[in-house]
Formats: sequence, C-alpha cells, structure tokens
Amino acid sequence: MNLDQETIAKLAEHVENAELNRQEIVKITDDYPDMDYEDAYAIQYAIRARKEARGTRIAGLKMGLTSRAKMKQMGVEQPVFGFITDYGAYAEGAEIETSRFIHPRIEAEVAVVTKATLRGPGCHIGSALAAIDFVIPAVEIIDSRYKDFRFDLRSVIADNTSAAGYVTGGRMARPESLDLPVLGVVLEKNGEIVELGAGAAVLGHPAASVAMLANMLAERGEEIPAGTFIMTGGITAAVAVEAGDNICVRYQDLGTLGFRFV
Ligand code: 0L1
Ligand code: MG
Repeated sequence: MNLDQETIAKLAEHVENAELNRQEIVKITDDYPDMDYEDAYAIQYAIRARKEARGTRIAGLKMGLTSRAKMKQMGVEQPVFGFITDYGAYAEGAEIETSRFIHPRIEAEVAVVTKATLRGPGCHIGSALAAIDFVIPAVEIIDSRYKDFRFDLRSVIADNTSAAGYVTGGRMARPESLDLPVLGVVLEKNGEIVELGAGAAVLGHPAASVAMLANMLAERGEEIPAGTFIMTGGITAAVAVEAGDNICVRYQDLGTLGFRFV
C-alpha cells in the first residue's frame, strides 16, 4: 500500500460524497498517481464501512469488467469486484428517478443467489455451480462518479466499480436447468433493440465469474457466505439512459424485465 490510513479515509469520503451529492469528480489517480490496487480496494471498503455505519445494508456483491471486450478496451486482464446496497434495489416495473444518478448506464446481467459457502483459492465453475441456488435476471445501473466515465482501473475500484443500482425480476431458475453460456439476452430501449448478447460474454460462463469472485476474496482472507446475491457482470455493453426511457430486457428461459426512467 502506498497511501496512509488518513488519506484512504479522506478519499473514501470524497468519492462517497460524489455519489451521495450526484456530483462528478476527476479520477483520483490524477492527484494520487501512486495509489495502488490495495489502496483502491481499501478506499472501496472504507466507503462500504461508512455506509454500514449509517445503517445501509450491503445487499450483495458484483463483478465488473468481466467481458473480454471491456477488459481489452481498458488494457487490463483482471475483472474487479464491488458491493451493492439495499437502497440501490429496484423491482421489475419500477419507475426509476433519473435524478438519483449523474450519468446512468445500464447493463443486462444475470445474478445468482448462493446456497453454500464458496471459498477460494482454487474455486472453479464446478464448485460455483454446485453452490448456486438459483439464477435470476438482473440489470445493473452503473454511474461512474468520474467525469465523463473517464477513469483507470484503480480509480474505478475505489469508486465501487461504478455500482449505483440494480433491477431484478423475470423468472428464477435452477442453474442445472439452464445452458448459461448460450443464454440469450435482448435489450430494448424505447421499443428498439440496442444490445444483444449471450451468457458467454461473462468470462465464458457466468459461473466462472462467481468462481473468480471467490478466488479474489480469498486473497483478502474472505469468502462468499451462503445466501449471497451476486451480479455476475455485463452480458451486453452498457447503454446510456435518460428520463423518459422505457427499458425491456428479454432473457431466454428467464422471462422479461421491464422498467422505466422518469
Ligand atoms: O459493472 C461493470 O462492469 C462496470 C465496471 C466499472 C466500469 C464502468 O463503469 O464501465
Ligand atoms: Mg455490471
């Protein structure tokens, strides 16, 4: 680590305030070029602690930058993880206040809920599938706190991987009833198809993303407890949204998830 605890706490407050006040900031590596990955996760965990101290419940975990295309674009080989909150949750049919965000984008994903503890290292698709209770459609709302969504990997980790909200709905299914890599997704905005994808966009298999999360947490001496809700990562590219947009996401075998921004 290159930053001291006082700086970590100061940056956590700075980035969290940007979220709470919907005010964009410049990426923090501009002022702290020596910030390393450990510092970045320390800032993310400090933001999480600030929220928990105010009574926010951590509703689950998320993986980000899980598609090869997005990793290549960022010039990185490693996906990232973050947390999601109780106040970020929306149900199918929701009217989502666009003013809660700075410049929101949505990504079609699948989420899973686990039924057994998952502990790395050495966690693989098989162990992840055995630990998944069910799969459910989920659309992530990302909202980088950085100006124009311009950041580097360390800055985005500190900013809780742009996590801002998530909409769940559709139909749950047991993982063994699905062929997750070829599970098709169609994302429509205002009646027009804007993105298409299949589960394999997520590290080849969404369960591989769950396994990777367990292995990344193991490096910190942590595990994924049973009953954890996990957003596995974007199947489609992120789509910018604004007030008035109607979103409909069709999932093969898992129903349809609709909501709108007001
Ligand atoms: O969930 C994601 O894949 C987003 C990770 C952070 C990068 C971004 O804001 O696009
Ligand atoms: Mg995502």
